[in-house]
Amino acid sequence: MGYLNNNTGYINDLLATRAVIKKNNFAILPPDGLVKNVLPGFENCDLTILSSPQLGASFVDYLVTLHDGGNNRCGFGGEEVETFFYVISGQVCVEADGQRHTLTTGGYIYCPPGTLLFMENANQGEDSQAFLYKRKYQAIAGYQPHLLVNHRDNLEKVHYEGMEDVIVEDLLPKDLGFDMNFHVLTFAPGACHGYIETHVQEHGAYILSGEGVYNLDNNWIPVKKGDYLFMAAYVPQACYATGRGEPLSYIYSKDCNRDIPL
Ligand code: UGY
Ligand code: MN
Repeated sequence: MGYLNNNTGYINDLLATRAVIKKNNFAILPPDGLVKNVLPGFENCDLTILSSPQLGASFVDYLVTLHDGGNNRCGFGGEEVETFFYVISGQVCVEADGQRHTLTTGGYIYCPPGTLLFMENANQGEDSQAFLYKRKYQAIAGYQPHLLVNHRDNLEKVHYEGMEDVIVEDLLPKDLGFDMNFHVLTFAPGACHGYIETHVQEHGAYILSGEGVYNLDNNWIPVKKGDYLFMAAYVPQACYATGRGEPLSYIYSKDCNRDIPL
């Protein structure tokens, strides 16, 4: 159901949802309950706001469907705001600081504060889908982030914490100028985290493939491709990948490289 699969109107059943929303703690947003949000600057695009300060996040995540000619020509971002854009499917032309790039599935761009991000669908009449992020940048003396365009194909695939069947990719550099990073974690069916994490950093995560069971604040909840997860600071978190063949893979943000202000 829902706008993402053009399945709206009455259903022949009781209304039900897999969504779980615990503000300031965690949330699971499956695609079926997502609604469209109109945002100035975006033309011929469907947008859904996922995490937001209203949910308890310090950042905003969006799911963007760019239809034929879909674009943002006004520029997304602004002073003190960093942005990140990742192509889930299709092909999108992006421009920042006068540089144009065509991003295919798995391609991404990071724009530092003050650099506007322009985008236009380039998928020959077909939709493209993307994950978009913004957050107020936390500056520190002597360091700065920089514009970065890349593709996951170019990234080193590292065994996560020594586990053969779990791969981590770091999408942004390990550089103190960056106050956050994006990663992709990929678990083969049967693989899992080594322990239930309890950390100060927040995550917004979009599941790119597969299925699994996610522990969020000690609730084990089934999740699958297309679901979005929010994990607030300190929420206990870990997963087991399940399913029959497709790995459980998700892209997620994580704040880093900054002390906690008092
Ligand atoms: O990097 C992380 O904190 C990551 N392992 N968390 C997660 O997958 N929930
Ligand atoms: Mn974590």
